[in-house]
Amino acid sequence: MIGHNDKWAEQARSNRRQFASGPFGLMLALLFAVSACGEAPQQDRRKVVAAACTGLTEPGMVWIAGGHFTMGEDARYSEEGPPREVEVAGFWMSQTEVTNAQFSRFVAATGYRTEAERDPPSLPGAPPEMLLPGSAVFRVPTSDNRNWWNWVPGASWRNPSGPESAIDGRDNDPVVQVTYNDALAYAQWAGLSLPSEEQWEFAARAGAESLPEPKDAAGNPTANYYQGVFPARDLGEDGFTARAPVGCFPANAFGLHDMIGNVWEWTTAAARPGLPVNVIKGGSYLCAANYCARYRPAARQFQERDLGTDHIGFRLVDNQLPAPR
Ligand SMILES: [Ca+2]
Repeated sequence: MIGHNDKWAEQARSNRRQFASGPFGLMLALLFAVSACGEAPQQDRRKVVAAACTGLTEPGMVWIAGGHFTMGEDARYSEEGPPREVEVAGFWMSQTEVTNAQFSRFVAATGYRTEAERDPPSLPGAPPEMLLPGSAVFRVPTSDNRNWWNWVPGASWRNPSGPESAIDGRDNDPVVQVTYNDALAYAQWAGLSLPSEEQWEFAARAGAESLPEPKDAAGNPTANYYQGVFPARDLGEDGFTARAPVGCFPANAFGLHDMIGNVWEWTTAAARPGLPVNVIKGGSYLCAANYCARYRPAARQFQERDLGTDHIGFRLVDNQLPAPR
């Protein structure tokens, strides 16, 4: 019997093949594997942004004391369950997602080239654009292009939506278009680690009851996600219709910002042993109530390790540094 997770993992593993199988295949593959939530059209980006937040410039790490918790839940999606009891040792975690400024320093120091900047693997029957370096970019479907996700040559962490986009002035935005392997390279350079799924979920819960949607008692968004009906229009009621600078939303009880929303975050958890697919957590600015709704600590999706998008980033943990005195 093939479990739900197995099916998802297999779907994610075959992403690249399905890129080559035509627009419908591409759409289906990415709907499954890249968290099919929506956003406003590219030309509308930032125009509805109300927030003046410029983010945290030098975010640090906080000590997560560890403890016992119930991981997973019987929620909307079966891959989140069943709930089970988990013990997590104490660890340090970045207050925010890794930013463009931080990633820039890594690249400057090492000359590292991300996977999106290298020649993509050659796939039988791949369309011409997929022979060029690039990555997956979300675009609102139109009558001419019904794909939600598109392979865009030239898309990379420096140009998250493609060559016409840039990160100038976006130092405090989370870096995106980074694969698991890119995130791992950064972590190794920094002498740190990527979080396990247990660490990530424990930290995201912060001892609190999980909310069905990140809103406060007055109904105001407490994270950067998608308000409106996906994929037609993101109302941007939280102030952002794309990535927000890190730290623009209140920290949770552990001092961590943007665990929910903004960008998905890589974890070390394999979706299934033997497959090059990992678990991502937290949801993103593309998650809407009417679709995806994975802006909860227990939510998870499966992502091919060598495929980035413009709504997946990461944060780090330190498993070596002792607890503060
Ligand atoms: Ca938003």
